[in-house]
Amino acid sequence: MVKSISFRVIWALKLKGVEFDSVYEDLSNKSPLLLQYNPVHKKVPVLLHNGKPICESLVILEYVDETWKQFPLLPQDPHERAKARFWAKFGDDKVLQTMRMDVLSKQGKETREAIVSTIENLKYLEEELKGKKFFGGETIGLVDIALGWLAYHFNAVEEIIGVKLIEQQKFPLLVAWMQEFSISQQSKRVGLQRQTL
Ligand SMILES: N[C@@H](CCC(=O)N[C@@H](CS)C(=O)NCC(=O)O)C(=O)O
Repeated sequence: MVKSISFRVIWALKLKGVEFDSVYEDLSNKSPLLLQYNPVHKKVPVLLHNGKPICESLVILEYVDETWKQFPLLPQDPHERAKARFWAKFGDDKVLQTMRMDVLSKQGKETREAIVSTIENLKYLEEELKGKKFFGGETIGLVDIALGWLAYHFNAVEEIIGVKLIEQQKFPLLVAWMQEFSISQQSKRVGLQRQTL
């Protein structure tokens, strides 16, 4: 899966100015520590705070937001909070699934169908950005961090499949958002180098 899923946690902690140590995991040879702290999914990221593990990146983001109140990732209003959770989940269930999983793993007709689905899903994100700089509004929020992988990986996916998925003319807001997100992360020195898939 996308390595930058783990970067969600790093981005959130850096945004909040929380100091932390990172332990990198060789996923081809999972450590006893990972199996101990995430025995159900056996996946990264895992956040260990006060000796207690928290698993699943979106759950970790909410934990971070509730534990360190500065620079809130979720809005105050319950409906706005629900909407943010909805789009973060949509990002994983739909955009990540179609763009990273289906497009890269399927063959022939199924790949073409996955590309169509990806573009349909990206249109919802474009719509959601109307009138906003970030999904969170004027500042980065939970949805921006949850979708941050897109800013770093979409062009690698495009190169592999030889199809442009996010064209400037079709997705001007999304393109602008990806630039803003990357710049904001670089300025906080939490940027993610483009990675191999
Ligand atoms: N839903 C999980 C997905 C985490 C995930 O897929 N992690 C990948 C690396 S980015 C992993 O640990 N893969 C190892 C495996 O699947 O065995 C989350 O959001 O935390």
